[in-house]
Amino acid sequence: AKQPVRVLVTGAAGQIGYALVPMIARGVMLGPDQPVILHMLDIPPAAEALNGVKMELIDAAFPLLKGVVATTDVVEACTGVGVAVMVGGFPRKEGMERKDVMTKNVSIYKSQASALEKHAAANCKVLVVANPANTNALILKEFAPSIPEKNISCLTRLDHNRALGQISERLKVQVCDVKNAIIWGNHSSSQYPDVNHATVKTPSGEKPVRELVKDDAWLNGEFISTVQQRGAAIIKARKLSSALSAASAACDHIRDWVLGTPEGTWVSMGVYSDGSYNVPAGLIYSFPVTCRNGEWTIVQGLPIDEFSRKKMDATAEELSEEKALAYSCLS
Ligand code: NAX
Repeated sequence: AKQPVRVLVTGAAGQIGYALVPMIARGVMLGPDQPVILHMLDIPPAAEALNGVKMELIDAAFPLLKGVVATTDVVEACTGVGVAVMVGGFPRKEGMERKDVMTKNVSIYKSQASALEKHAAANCKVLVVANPANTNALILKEFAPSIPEKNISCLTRLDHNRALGQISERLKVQVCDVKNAIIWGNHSSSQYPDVNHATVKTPSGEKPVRELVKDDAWLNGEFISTVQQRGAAIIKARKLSSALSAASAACDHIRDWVLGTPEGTWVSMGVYSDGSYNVPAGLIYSFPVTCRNGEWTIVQGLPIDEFSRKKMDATAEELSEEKALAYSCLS
């Protein structure tokens, strides 16, 4: 039998946490034959609620769940973890300056970086979900220099899945038959959802999305803004931000990273830029990646047209500004 993997979820008493921990305990993230021990971290005001989540996990009697650690102690939370999903953060509240929110998150990610570096298992894979996700991941990387940069990522899989969902709705095809969309850049409304290389499986073979949709105006306009603004649309409808879809995307992200992407398929991940596609090196930027043996590789050589180039540069520009802002918040 496999040894259990310790999986950290920070912000576990929050709404994404509540949707995510049962998925992990059911094997959705690491596979149906992989036992897990959940490490759940939150802050003292949420300690009682966190304990309630622990009680429910016990009550759910998940066969794969070999233990639950619910704590407000970051060292205890990080000790021995092989996967860390960072959902905890400081939310932007009405009337708050961007800089004030950034300062709070920089300080959280700086201290959690050190705890992970010192106490996580060797080769721990880190996924940052909390916003600003790319920049929080960058801060985590900077303050955990002994964690290989290949092991630090942020979530843009939700945006990726939203793009697949929109294409599937439009073409009235199964979402599992749509693949190879790309989210470039920031997990923010400046992201660029690109379907120039996306395809749909049809009875007569794989067809490009553009050929099937036959409406470039929609693909270059409403499709892009719908994906970019989907988070806001969910808030408007639910009066709460996306949670089940974010939790599911976090599972998809880690599962594909650890277990590999299917042959011929890529996914989007926010990863440390090496300058591919002329994206400035040193940003956490969302790229198309394939995964094998637990490592992601940026898909190379995709032709980029002028329309795409502009949008890829604009989101890179926003990330450079966020990076500068984050550094100006370091105390
Ligand atoms: P909630 O406010 O419901 O939960 C956040 C939890 O984090 C709270 O329980 C809070 O006490 C905890 N927390 C705060 N500071 C902490 C710290 N220093 N250590 C540990 N825990 C801490 O938010 P929720 O809706 O669950 O969203 C969580 C984060 O995900 C937010 O930052 C949100 O913006 C971000 N999102 C990112 C997405 C993505 O695709 N990358 C999509 C969904 C979501 O909007």
